[in-house]
Amino acid sequence: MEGTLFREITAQAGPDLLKPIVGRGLAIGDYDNDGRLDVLVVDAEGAPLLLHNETPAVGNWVQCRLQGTRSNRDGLGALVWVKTEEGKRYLRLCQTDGSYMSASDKRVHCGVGTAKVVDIEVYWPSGQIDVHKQIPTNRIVSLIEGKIRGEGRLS
Ligand SMILES: [Ca+2]
Repeated sequence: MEGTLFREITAQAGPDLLKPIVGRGLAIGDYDNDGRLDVLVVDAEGAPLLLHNETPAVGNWVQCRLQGTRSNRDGLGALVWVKTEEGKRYLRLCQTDGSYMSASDKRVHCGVGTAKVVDIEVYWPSGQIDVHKQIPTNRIVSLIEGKIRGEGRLS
């Protein structure tokens, strides 16, 4: 099935991926805010290795910067549903963990294919549910707990 298989491209990705290192931590984030996730690897014996994602853009995306008011300030633990007009639904968790002594970008990243706008539902750790309607894609949106963007609603 096309689009569901991995392909070995290490040799094409540049010499940094071919160099053996003692990797001890890995963080994922979009350090240049272009919508493509980048990777930082900590080398226990050398300088950190930034793997800047320069692949061609293959779809639209949205990143949510959460700010809790009743929940924790960073919105960690919040569940984020991103829904397209075509009926596709994506679930993401606001988290920074995942690797040894590393913290990834706390922003919630979601690829949304061809969608130009999305609805975003945030289920905050406090129990608050915020619904943000018709959010344009290919941007970073700041979502504050209890404050609605667009024509959304609180529940
Ligand atoms: Ca990037």
